[in-house]
Amino acid sequence: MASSRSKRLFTRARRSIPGGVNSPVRAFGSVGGTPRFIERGRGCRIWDADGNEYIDYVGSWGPLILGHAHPAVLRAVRAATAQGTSFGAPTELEIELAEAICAALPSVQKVRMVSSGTEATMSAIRLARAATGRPRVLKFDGCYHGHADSLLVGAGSGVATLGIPGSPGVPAAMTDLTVQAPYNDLDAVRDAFARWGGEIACVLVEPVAGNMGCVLPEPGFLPGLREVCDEHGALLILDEVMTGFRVAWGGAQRHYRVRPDLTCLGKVVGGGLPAAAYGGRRDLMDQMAPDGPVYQAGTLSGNPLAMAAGLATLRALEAPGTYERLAGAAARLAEGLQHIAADQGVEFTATSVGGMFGFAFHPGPIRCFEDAQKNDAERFRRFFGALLERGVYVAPSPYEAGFVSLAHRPKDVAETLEAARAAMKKAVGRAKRPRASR
Ligand code: KE4
Repeated sequence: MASSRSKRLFTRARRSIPGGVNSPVRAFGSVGGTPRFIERGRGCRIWDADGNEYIDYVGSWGPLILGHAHPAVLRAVRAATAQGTSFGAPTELEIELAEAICAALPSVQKVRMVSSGTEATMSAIRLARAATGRPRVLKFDGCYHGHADSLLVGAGSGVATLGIPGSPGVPAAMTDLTVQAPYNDLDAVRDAFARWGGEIACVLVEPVAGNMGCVLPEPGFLPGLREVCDEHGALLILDEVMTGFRVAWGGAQRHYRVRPDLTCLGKVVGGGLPAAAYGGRRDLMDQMAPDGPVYQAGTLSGNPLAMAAGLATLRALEAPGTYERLAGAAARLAEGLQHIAADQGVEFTATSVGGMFGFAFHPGPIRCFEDAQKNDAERFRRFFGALLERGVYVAPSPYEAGFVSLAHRPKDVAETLEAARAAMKKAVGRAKRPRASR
């Protein structure tokens, strides 16, 4: 598969953009080789600068749940663009998207639009700290909530620990107030509250951990977080940037029947344009400026083009049977991969929930980041490369989830599994036997 144009573009990009990319994971650092420069997408497929076609399971990391260049989204964005691109003043489109989000997520009585998931989580924890008067935030190892300083903490140690900076440039003072616990470990959470309970403003959690593969919450984990937060007067914030409108129409909170105090959204709600949001209880959200004292702002927050794309996407998702189709496609893929690995005697685990899935070269179960780190990175790297060569584009990192869209038909999944069957052989192919010495 030719990649000469991508190679040339990557060399040129590196001269003016750090790492040649505008977000690190795109650089293929975990899998090697040249990142494919994508020229266009349509439905479930994308084409790169060398004309190679791929069935796409990244979908811009989740937003493209309808598939690329969906006619309804393009029509809505064209209509909005014809009116102008941004006013820095309120527009009716923002009300319509806010009303759609509040109608879909009963726990969200008011919602503020921002431009990225990072802004959404950063603002939600500021509100939680203001509302409770407490400084600490409890998060989970392996969960990613964007790159705000206090949330960029290094991997934990398997028990409840104070955060350590996860990146140069993040002073210890910015992570000292972050408490980390292993995902799915309610005992560690209770320990943390036993030690710092009166100082913990909120628990921030991905209801499905999509940044260490696709790790599902164990039964009782999310309700247990709700219970502990209520016991200690802390707020429960669900980071649904990835799971919102991806796992179910009402998000993972509907799927797992847990009611957060605040919810962060992103990706799907922007329909592929820069939009995200945070929202929740009216008594909390009314503390945000200008009605309340808690400050947060954004030049392009609620941008009309992004609102149009998000609204068109949500309206298309309301169609009956949508989430059965998405869940069916993701499950067929995960189960198919599992069967292929079993046929070839490969240690492998795959999961799916709603329209998202994950897989790892690991016997499973994967219940936390410590487990996820045991993924065989070399096999993953070879599997990724062999899939790419066969026209299947999955996330270029073992610590990411995959996403299907309404444009992934059964025949696309079947084609993917055919490619995966051959790619799995390459991923675990025995090293060539050394030539017998004469
Ligand atoms: P953004 O600031 O990238 O819009 O959102 C941050 C964020 C917040 N919360 C969750 C659960 C997220 O998954 C993300 C961002 N997701 C990654 C992929 N796992 C975005 C891809 C990238 O970083 O390029």
